Amino acid sequence: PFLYNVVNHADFLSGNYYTTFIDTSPELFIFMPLQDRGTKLLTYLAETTVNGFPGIAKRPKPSFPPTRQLHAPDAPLTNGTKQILDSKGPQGLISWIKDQKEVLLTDTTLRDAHQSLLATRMRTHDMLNVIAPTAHMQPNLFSLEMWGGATFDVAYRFLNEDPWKRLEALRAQAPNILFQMLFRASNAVGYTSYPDNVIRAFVAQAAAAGIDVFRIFDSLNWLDAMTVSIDAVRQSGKVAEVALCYAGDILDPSRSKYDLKYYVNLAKEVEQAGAHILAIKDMAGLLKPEAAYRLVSALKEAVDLPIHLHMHDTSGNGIYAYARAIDAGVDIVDTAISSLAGMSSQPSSNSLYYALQGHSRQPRVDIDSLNKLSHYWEDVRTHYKDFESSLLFPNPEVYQHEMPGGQYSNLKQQAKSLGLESQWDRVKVVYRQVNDLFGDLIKVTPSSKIVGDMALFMVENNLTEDDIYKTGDSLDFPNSVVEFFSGQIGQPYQGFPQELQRIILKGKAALTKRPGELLEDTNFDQIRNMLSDVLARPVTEKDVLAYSLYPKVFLDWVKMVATYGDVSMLDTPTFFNGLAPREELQVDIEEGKTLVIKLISIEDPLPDGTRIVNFELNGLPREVIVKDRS
Ligand code: 3PY
Ligand code: ZN
Repeated sequence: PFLYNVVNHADFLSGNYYTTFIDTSPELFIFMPLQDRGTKLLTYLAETTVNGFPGIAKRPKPSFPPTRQLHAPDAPLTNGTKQILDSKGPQGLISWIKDQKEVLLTDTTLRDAHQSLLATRMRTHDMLNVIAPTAHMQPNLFSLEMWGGATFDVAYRFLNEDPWKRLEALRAQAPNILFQMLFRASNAVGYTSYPDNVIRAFVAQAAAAGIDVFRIFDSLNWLDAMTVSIDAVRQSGKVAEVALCYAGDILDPSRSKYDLKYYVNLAKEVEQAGAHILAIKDMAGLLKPEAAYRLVSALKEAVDLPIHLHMHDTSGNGIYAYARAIDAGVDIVDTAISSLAGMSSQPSSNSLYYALQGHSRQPRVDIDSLNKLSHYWEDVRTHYKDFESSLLFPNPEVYQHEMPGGQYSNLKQQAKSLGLESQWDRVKVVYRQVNDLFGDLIKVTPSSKIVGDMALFMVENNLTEDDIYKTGDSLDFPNSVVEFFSGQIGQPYQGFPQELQRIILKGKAALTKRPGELLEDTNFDQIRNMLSDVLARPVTEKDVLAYSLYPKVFLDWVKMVATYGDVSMLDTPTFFNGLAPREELQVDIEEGKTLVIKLISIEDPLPDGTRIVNFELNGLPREVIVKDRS
């Protein structure tokens, strides 16, 4: 049974416990009675109806038109890239890629598109409704990028979901297309360095659960930080796609730090380190069309690896840049279904198809299928309108501020919460100044956050670059900035600006080694034992890894599941908004078991601030008491 008090314990939540904790805390053994699933679901509905969903302003439930659903045909799936990898291994897959005349596509709809447009909030429910049709309609895809990046922690943190279940459930219904994830090398799917044994175990689990292609990147393009991940992926028999993150501007002779030579040299090192595929990861969308042509041409000359280009369409020039990269021989490009493409997301698959009409390398896609998929996502997107990023039009200003697609709306939100919304234009300018002050950085999770934190710090405190040098000794710099300058994120290309490092570290020494070399291995047995006291089910290796990366987030999720049960079967408008008065809902909680739930009334608050919410559950009256937090 679930030990409710363990996860509520302050020491436990703060990580301040030890092996004797269980023995010395008898209060842990007061058991909560097990609630049935119906009651838990009603509790979730009552809570969400009365208090709204975190991040959504409270308001009456909006009504949404029905979603245009797709149905998979009752026919066998066409074999795809997954069968090539499974039968021929990574090398066989690489030869196959090189033999293709047409450009190949990776569809990012299930990962980067919603991470960049909808604050990563896409629920598994909406993916599962379309995954089988997708597998039938897009059998020629190179891969589906559907995991990793921010999706892992957001699933636990905000969606009440287990990201591993998402992976396995999607895998079961799309057995013909390679699954791809974004992996932040020594930061895995987190924001800090983890011990090497965590990185290795995570890759092995993800591979076993269904990931085929790991796009590995380091936020400073530091190869040392990627080798453990590359080796782990190779050992698992999967595809190591290693990314060069694109920064600067190879067309601008005054930006000489990241010139063509820099990328060519790095690409050669990446090839040496065992990459199967070379990715160009343009996380902000800075690669101008002519630069795309020159970069891809130079890399094709320099290495013998297939090249996979990833861009964000923030500037509005994405399709043109792809077309030039395709002319230069790029093998694979990342696109998203049209209704979740463009702006800070990837360029549209549907648009690229038409842009290359008459071109010998036009991708092999069925445009009618892409349009149907776009209708589905167009309808689903309306359910997430509370999470829409504020970027409504092409924004070529990105070439100046250089903010990654996934950071733009986040940082704007952060600025707003600090009362700096009216100074947003200034934040963008200072963001770029900080980049230059810090020695011109590669900016991608987590290095982009450091630049963003510093920009907010400077705008909030009205500091200039000069002030940093003159009064820096007395300034209390943001934590992330101090960590960065102490080498915890790794070593930037050409090192740290030394004078600034001295000021920020206030004389403390910095790491010069890879942080993972110094971190002690995580003790998985200890975590497993501890979790077996917390979970009301057998502990899996996946739980152990999730806890290793995100102890508090994982335990909060455990608590949420204990309170609300599995809410993944709820439709998205209900998940985010609860029920409207008199609304009736049918929920299939398992094969053959349907609950019919009707919201009857919400009573006025009682003196203690609670409200009674009256439901009918399968025709019988049920009440749930919730605290009104308004
Ligand atoms: C991530 O790390 O989540 C990214 O998408 C970086 O571009
Ligand atoms: Zn991206």
